[in-house]
Amino acid sequence: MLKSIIEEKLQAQIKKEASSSQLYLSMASWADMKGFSGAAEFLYHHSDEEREHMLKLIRFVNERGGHAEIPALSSPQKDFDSFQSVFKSILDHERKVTESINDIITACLKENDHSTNNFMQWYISEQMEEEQLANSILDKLKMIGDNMPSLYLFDKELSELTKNAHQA
Ligand code: OFO
Repeated sequence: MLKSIIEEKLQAQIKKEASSSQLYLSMASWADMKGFSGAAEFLYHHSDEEREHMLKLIRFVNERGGHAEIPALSSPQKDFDSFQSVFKSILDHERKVTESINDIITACLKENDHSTNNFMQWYISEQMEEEQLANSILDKLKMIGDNMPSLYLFDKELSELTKNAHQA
């Protein structure tokens, strides 16, 4: 049985994962509209992954005797200054999500909730991967700057990256 303090934190995390999914969907739509089809595929896929993260939490809360609520969300940011600013926002966003996962783990340790702690370890690894990926994409984009031919090639690279992720 989940303690109410842990259930509340998991519930807040459900909302964060849902918001992440919406934010990446909005970024995907922006990239699509700008003609960055590789980035759009990458971001659509990323949005789906965030929805999976949300679903995993919903199922866990319900399996442990809680009742996961489906949160209302406000509209995500619609416009972005550049390809680079999109990935800078992703990195900043993921760093905040990591802090929030760490906060849940700290609460689990305080409350002696080993099952939730164990469950949340998957999110710790996932956050490390996500931050690393966003960081490496951002580094490349900084090197490319406004060079359109290089941006075009990088967009193709993102498309390949997404295809490989689908196959994995
Ligand atoms: Fe769910 O990992 Fe990003 O936010």
